[in-house]
Amino acid sequence: MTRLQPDDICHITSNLADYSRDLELKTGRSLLGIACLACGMDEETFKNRQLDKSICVVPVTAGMGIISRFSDTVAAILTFLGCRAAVADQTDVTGVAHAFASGYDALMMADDNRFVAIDLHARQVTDNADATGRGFAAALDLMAGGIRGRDVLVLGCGPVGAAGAGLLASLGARVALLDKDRHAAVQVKETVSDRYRSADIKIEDHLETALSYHRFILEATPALDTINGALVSQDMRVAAPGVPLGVSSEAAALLGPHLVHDTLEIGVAVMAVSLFCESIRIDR
Ligand code: 2YH
Repeated sequence: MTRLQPDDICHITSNLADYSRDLELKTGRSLLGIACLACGMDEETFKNRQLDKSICVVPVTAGMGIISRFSDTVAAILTFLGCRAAVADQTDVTGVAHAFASGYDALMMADDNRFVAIDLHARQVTDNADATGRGFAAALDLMAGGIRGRDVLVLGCGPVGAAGAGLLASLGARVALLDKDRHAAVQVKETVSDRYRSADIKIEDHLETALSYHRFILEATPALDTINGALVSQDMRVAAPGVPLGVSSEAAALLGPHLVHDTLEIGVAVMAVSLFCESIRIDR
């Protein structure tokens, strides 16, 4: 699993309004709009509900420790969405205890393995990997003008790709999975097929071949430059949650507005909206 570096996130806070406008140009929806779509919630409902809840981001020193500006950036994204959010004054157990005793409704915190939002009332946990997969799948649905009935290639079958594949299947896409570990792709196929009985899921074995006949790509690998310039076609749409970006700089330039990528924003936005859902339900 990739550990975020300060350089991956240092630009985010001062750039949120521009980033959200950029997403609107690329997908027709703002950062909040994409997160709401990923959770099956309309924006008005989110805006009404969020007035009731406060979120505390607790820095965690365990493992490799604090990432400079990580907690501040998460809180800035939450505040940008209109949530009441703050960073705990203290870290770890003391921070959690203080947030709980101070009456916060939810926590967000990350160690080296997991980044979670915990709803302290509903006892519901949302994982960043799951939220990120769903958020980028929603962005791809929007870039495609509706993914129902379309062929989509999911590259990378870790937790992010698996969650993205699940949402794409629930939206009626014909999903193809590719992972360098074929067994991981088979497992995701089984899980998603079990969940969405009507899902039409294939396994692909060869990257270049699969990219040659897919227009809609969810690039969820943790590898650099999986998609290079030679593999980009004119009408391709790519949602790329992977860190580092799995699209080469040449490919990114060719894709231009047809590429959505970020390191934290969409995942955190989906985690935030998930805190205000009774349960995640997507029907379109
Ligand atoms: O970057 C990470 C992990 N790779 C998990 C990401 C899940 N997609 N964790 C962030 C660690 C933050 C640190 N403990 C802090 O500053 O609180």
